Amino acid sequence: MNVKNNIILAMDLMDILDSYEVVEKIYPYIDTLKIGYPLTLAEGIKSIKFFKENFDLKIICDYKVADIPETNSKIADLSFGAGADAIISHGFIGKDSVEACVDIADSYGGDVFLLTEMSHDGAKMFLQQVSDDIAKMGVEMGIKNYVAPSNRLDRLSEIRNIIGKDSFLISPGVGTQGGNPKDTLKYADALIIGRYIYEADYPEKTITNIIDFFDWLVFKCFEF
Ligand code: 2OM
Repeated sequence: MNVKNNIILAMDLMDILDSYEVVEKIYPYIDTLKIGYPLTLAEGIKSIKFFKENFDLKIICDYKVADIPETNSKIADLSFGAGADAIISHGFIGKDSVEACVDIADSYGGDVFLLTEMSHDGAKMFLQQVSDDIAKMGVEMGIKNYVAPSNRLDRLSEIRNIIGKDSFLISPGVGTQGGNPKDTLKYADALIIGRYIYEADYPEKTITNIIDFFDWLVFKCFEF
């Protein structure tokens, strides 16, 4: 998946019109939107179609699918059937359950992102101990897309090592959760940013500031 300006907007506002207003403001700078349970449960799965019809955007459904294979197939089928381009599946559920998502994704020509480790503190209790194994399972399964946290760079870097340079890695936790865009992009292909942009007084200014900073970095790399 290509992501314009390496930024995925995590749209977790719970009102479709408020969401629309933010997306409209920053639409020139993004082509990929992540929606999850907050918006879907508030406004329905039709939220996917709403954004697809109003904007030319790729939609990643962050439903963190984590059930038995048969149920995962239904969740994936509903998501892709509603217009999703990709879904996020938990990895800890194991191969058969992840495979169910992959099979449905393949039938629609869509993608599955495998969630390896999470960005919140509680992830250290259980998930962190198995996240390397989850990434290894993804590699064995031939999965190309992964999610890992931006606010734990040592973990992000280790997961990049496991999945290899040709896999596509997206990273949440930038901004409000403490992750830094510049450091994150040393290991990740795209940043997932939510509140830092959609709660900003001027979302357009906020996103252009982030992008200008990337340009400045590229310029500096060529300069020295
Ligand atoms: O938002 C960050 C976004 O990424 C939210 O939609 C979270 O649900 C999601 N997210 C994480 N950490 C994870 C996995 C998960 P904000 O924050 O480990 O920028 O407002 O903090 C994900 O992307 O799968």
